[in-house]
Amino acid sequence: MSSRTFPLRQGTKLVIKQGDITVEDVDAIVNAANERMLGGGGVDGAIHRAAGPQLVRACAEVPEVYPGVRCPTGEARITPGFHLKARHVIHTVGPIYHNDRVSAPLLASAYRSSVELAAQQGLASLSFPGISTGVFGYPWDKAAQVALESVQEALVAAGEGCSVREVRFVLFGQPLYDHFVEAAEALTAEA
Ligand code: AR6
Repeated sequence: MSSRTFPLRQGTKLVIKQGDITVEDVDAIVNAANERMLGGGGVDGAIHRAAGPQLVRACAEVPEVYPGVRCPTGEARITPGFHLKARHVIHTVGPIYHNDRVSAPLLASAYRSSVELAAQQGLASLSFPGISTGVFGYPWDKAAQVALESVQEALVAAGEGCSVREVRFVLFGQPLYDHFVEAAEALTAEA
């Protein structure tokens, strides 16, 4: 399986790899959830299957902010990881892709909120899937660029003492992996 490592600002390690996020041994894996937070298809379904039925019960306990909405698009919520190797699951909701003007700020907010929540909880390692790159239809090249830029920005905003020391992107399939590597090369070349 392919894997590449890049340095981010402030010494945080960025790992881009191909693989299955449900087997990651990190402080938290990030779930590409929906606003109801009660499971779904894609990576959401895979994470719920691997974590076991306690995960959906923990999600149901997250208070609704509107009827049927536990996590508005662009925000994040945390639960334990139950049967996963990962100690926690951070559930975030990316946008259904509409256009860059509307969708990019929401996708950036989903990544930023996840990093902020991990930092608030004092977590050191975090694995993301490609949020919105499945049924939500975000173009892969743009999704990768937004993902990496927003994570970098969130780490810089969190400052020197930020607990997050390693951020991984765990991508299904070579084409999506290639887009993330390209975006990481562009980002780290700028630094
Ligand atoms: N490990 C890593 N990546 C995965 C895995 C896995 N085990 N399984 C799928 N992917 P999607 P979205 C990739 O559709 O676009 C759900 O029903 C997949 O190939 O899961 O944000 C939710 O409940 C793709 O690249 O999430 C929401 O309703 C990426 O994960 C909706 O889908 C995300 O694809 C969210 O849509």
